[in-house]
Amino acid sequence: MFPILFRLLLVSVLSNVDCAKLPEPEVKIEVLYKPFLCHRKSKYGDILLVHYEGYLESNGTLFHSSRQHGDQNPVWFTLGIREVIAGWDRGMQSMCAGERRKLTIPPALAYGKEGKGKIPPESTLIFHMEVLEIRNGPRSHESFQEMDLNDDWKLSKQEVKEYLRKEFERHGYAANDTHHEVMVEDIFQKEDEDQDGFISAREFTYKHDEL
Ligand SMILES: [Ca+2]
Ligand SMILES: [Ca+2]
Repeated sequence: MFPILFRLLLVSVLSNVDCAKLPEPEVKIEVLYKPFLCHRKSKYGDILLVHYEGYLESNGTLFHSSRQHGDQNPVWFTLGIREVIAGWDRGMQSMCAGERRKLTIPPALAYGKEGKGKIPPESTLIFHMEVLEIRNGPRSHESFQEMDLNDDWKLSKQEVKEYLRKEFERHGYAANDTHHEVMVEDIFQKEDEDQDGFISAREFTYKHDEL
């Protein structure tokens, strides 16, 4: 209980410091169409099927359209795991299937100082998004965040071990260090796909044995 409390305090202290320094860049969200019936709304960890058009705010150039370019198919992505630009992760929460939004995304939440391909450095981007389908992600974002004690978007062996210890205690089992270390090694063998010693948000969210 204490460590969690401590972490919350720390987070609130840090975010106050941030606020004092700079205003947080924000995504401007305009809802263009919201369906009358909405059974569920998108949340972190969900998989979304979307069509989109991306424009440069500066001169209105269309730099990508999923309907016109490539294989012209809509694309799947997982919300909230930084698989896409931060502006999508932030701007596409609480959407219904069938909903359309216009997102105005500042460079800090898009391609920043470097730009990318047709997108010049420091570009504000405008996206017209349409969500066609929302599905549950194989693993929830919430449990990843709970395990990622230092919020660096990857799980260390220590963090996984700590998680196991807590889960064992929660279920009334005595913690067993040796046992947990064996489990951790086993988990990492399966999940740490690129073998860098960490389980990234992506490695966690996608279960590759289901492919
Ligand atoms: Ca971590
Ligand atoms: Ca890894």
